[in-house]
Amino acid sequence: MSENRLSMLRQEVDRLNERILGLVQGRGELVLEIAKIKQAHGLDGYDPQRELEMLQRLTATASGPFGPEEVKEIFRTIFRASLDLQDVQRRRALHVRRRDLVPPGGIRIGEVAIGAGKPVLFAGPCSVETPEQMDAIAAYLAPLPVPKILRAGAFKPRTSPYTFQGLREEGLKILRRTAERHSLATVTEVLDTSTLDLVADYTDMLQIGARNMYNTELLKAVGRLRKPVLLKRGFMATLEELLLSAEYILSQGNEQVVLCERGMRTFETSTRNTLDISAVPLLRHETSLPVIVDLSHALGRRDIIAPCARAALASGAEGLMVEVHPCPDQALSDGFQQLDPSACSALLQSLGWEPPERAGAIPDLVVSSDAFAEAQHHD
Ligand code: PRE
Ligand code: MN
Repeated sequence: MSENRLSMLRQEVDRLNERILGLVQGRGELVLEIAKIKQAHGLDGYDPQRELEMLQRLTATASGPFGPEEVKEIFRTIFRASLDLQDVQRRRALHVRRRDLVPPGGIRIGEVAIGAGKPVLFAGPCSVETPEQMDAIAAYLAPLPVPKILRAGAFKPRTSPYTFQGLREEGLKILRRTAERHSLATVTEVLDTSTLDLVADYTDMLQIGARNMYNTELLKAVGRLRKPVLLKRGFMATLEELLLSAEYILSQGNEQVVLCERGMRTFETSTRNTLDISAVPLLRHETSLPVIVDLSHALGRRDIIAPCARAALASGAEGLMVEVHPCPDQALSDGFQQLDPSACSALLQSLGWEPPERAGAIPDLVVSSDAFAEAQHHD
């Protein structure tokens, strides 16, 4: 008899469970509606005052076996779940998650298309040093049978204020003149909002460096321009943070953004940073913006660039960045990691990007871990 009663009560509990679940789901739908309105008005999802009022009302009228503390506990759980729902909705609604950000022809930098199926080579010296140095590199790059963009820094964010800081406007002029002479498109770093207009006047694409990934004013300012942006991942930034930095640019109307994985800071000392290959497929899953990999700054060494480049391409990278200098040993910055043209050709050949004749040798693997004292995180 009591077994019968037990099973009847349980059936009743099952029915109530169904009703509670239906009510909770219905509540969730309402919360999502509320979230849309709050979002449209720029309001936060979390509203402690509203939660307090609801709890006060619920505990004041609570009668039955559950006391006020238990009622609070149950509803706090519902509020937390409602906030999670709103977060998921907010994240899905981000501009950076749209699947149609890149037109079928890719992001155009002059003649070059990024994100249109053919990987792009971003190559050039760490810093603009002299017209002759830039001319030598441009003359090497121009005939390469791959889509390419000339990179070189004029404003350099160096770790030490006593190392070479870049040629500034003079560097921009050299970069521009060189690019025009060799019909190449350019990318160079912009450090702050005060020099943005100047840098934008001279280059086809603006680079936001790893250290500036969190510089929200600079992100918004490049977002107001209509010029392609290469946004590098900060050396301690999560992918979510990188995507939100891109969102800052997109939110101002500039959708021409390329993301760049450039290694992150870990305890490992045998590379300058640790190349996060998983970032490439993960970013490509989250956004339709193109993703490239900066091998030189991720690795800080030349000898393992080729296998890492293959890994980057296999993981879906739509471009590779490498520092190339006519004479790396004499470079004013990052000399230890720059390739000379023949080593660059060896790399391109190993990727099938260049016929074998021009290629030199890839440097031998050097097992040492002391080369990275200069600046773990500068690029
Ligand atoms: C809700 C969710 C989170 C807030 O902290 C407060 C209330 C809720 O679940 O009731 C809904 C909501 O976002 C709101 O009323 O503003
Ligand atoms: Mn560099």
